[in-house]
Amino acid sequence: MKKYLRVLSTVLILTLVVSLVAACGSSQSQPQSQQQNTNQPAEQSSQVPAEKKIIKVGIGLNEQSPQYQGLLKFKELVEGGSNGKFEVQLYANSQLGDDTKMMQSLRMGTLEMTCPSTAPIAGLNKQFMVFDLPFLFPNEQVADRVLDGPIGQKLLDSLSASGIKGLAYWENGYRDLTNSVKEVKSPADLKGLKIRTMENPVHLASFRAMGANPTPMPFGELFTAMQQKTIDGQENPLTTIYLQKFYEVQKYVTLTHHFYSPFVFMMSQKFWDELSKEDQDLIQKAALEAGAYERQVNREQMAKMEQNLKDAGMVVTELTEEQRQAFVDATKDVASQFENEIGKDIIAEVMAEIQK
Ligand code: KDG
Repeated sequence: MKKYLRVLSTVLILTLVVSLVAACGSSQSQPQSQQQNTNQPAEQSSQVPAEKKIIKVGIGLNEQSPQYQGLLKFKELVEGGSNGKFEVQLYANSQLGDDTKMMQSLRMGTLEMTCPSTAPIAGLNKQFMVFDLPFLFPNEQVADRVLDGPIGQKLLDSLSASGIKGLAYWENGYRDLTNSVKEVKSPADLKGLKIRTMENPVHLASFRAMGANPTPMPFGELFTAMQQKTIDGQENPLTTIYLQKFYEVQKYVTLTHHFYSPFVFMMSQKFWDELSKEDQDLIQKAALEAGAYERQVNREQMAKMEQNLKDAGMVVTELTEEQRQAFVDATKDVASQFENEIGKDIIAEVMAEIQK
């Protein structure tokens, strides 16, 4: 009996020592995220990521914009679809810089994502200027078809050479003209008006052709420039004019719809290349799905904007067919002026696709 008790106590002591050593060892070597989940069933805890990956996304527009709503959708899809492996952090209002600066940060790998208009992308690949030609797309459906088709994809893929992974086209939208001086109904009315444009040669040339005095400026500086009257006007989609409260500093809006402005949702190629194939697929799919959602929100909002701007005290000028044609005629040579820079082939390809 004595012998039996001695053996039993030895076994108990040994068991205690072994489990103590195991417990110490595990708490030292496990990553923090796994230590927090020791109560979970084995299956579940093996899915918990060892380390959270942060995806910072910067944009120029504010939190009310359809663009930001699209980013919230992207965040939901990526965080939900990765079981918490990714955390998507959103920065609006040019907090991380303007479109050009943020693209630079993507190239250096110091920022993961941004969503600029195509206009400033021309600094990386001039072919992108094809989408900035005046009066190009007759409606959004045609724009979707060209952008989401082979030509759009070819241009997205071209960004890899500049250290950027182009994921999807979202929508900024048709751009209209505002100013604080007078009602504009014809190119002649634009004479002498100092109009802020995006930093893009096609935009500058188009406004010069329309008779204005265009000046490029980053979006983050625009409101103050209008407030201080260092410029007379600017051009942006109605959603931006309303949601960024431009009506506080601008009186007149003319529905010129002179450019259709796409956004490109993009990621740092460096960050992309370090992802597993499975994570790349998740992000690519989420970028497209969030983009479809963003386009829908943008279009729904756009329909209400004319009335909102009138209610906010702006004079909204709708052009007759004939009046609008005068703006189209004024800019008719812009495409041929940029034929060499953009490339004759790509212009012809886009035009043919539009006509289909
Ligand atoms: O978030 C997008 C903005 O940074 C910018 O692209 C908005 O259309 C724009 C502009 O006029 O600069």
